[in-house]
Amino acid sequence: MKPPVVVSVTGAAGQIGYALLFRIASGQLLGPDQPVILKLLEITPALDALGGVIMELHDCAFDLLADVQASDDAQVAFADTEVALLVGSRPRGPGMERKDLLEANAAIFSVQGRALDQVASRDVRVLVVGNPANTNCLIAQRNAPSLNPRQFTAMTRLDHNRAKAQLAEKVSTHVSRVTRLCIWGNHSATQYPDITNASVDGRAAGELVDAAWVSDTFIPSVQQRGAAIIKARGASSAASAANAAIEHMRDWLSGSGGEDVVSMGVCSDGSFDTEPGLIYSFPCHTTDCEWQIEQSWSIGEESRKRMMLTQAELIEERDAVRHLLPE
Ligand code: NAX
Repeated sequence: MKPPVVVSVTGAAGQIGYALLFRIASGQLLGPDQPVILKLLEITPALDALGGVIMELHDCAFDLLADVQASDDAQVAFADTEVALLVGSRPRGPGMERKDLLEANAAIFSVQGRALDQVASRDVRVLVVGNPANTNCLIAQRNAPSLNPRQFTAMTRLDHNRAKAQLAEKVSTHVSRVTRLCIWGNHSATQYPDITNASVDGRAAGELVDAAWVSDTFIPSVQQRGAAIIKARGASSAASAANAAIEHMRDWLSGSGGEDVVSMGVCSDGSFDTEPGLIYSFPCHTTDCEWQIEQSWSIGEESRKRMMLTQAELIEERDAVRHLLPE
């Protein structure tokens, strides 16, 4: 048996946590021969509920689950962690302004960033799921100066998968035939789902759908898919979010392979004229715990406008919490 890998999950008693932990413990994140130790972080009032989830994890008698630990202290939950999934965050409460929400989460993610800096494995890979995911990721990353900024990413894989599914449905094909689409920018309603470089069965996607469908139906429905799920289900997406988190991390750790790209919120290096340092979603290639931004795509005028619009929102979010960002 290989030595176990430590995987930390925050917000573990929440609904995404409930859809995520069992898949990690059964080997769907790290593979069928890789034991895991789960270190779970929750706020103190949720520890009882988390205790119930842990009872269920034990009741599955997973071969690969070497240990499960729960804590309300990030220093404990991130000790020696190699894979950190930051799912928990503060939801918007009654009367809370957007700025208050950003600040409340900045406080959480600065503590968690510092803890990762101090106690995580030096090779840790971090995925931020909790919203506002890109800016929370920026805060955690900036509070972890001893780690490489490339070790921090934010999740736009759910948006990517949603876009793929919508396009496949429109052209009556299977999702596996759709490649090279991506989400640019923020995981929010300003995100830009882009099919201008996408292929379906080797044909340019733009030849198969008309421009009006892209701008009037496809882009808004991907941007608003989260709200549509809440409306239908009475609760936000959980299983599909957990699935996207598994795919994001699995592809990052083991490589997505081939010519296709995956969308990941990563620290901008200025690629495609984006603002360096922002956590911006790009089309990425992944190999063996590394990611590279796709560089060869051409960007049209309309795409450029949409990419800058979502960037403007990210700049606004960053500026709202700038006083909490260490230089
Ligand atoms: P839930 O409210 O069901 O669960 C969140 C859990 O986080 C709760 O159990 C809460 O006690 C815990 N928590 C709060 N503050 C914490 C802290 N400081 N430390 C540790 N745990 C803490 O939400 P859920 O549906 O699981 O969603 C979790 C987050 O994912 C939300 O912020 C949500 O907006 C975000 N999402 C992000 C997506 C993405 O694509 N990036 C998509 C799905 C989801 O909406």
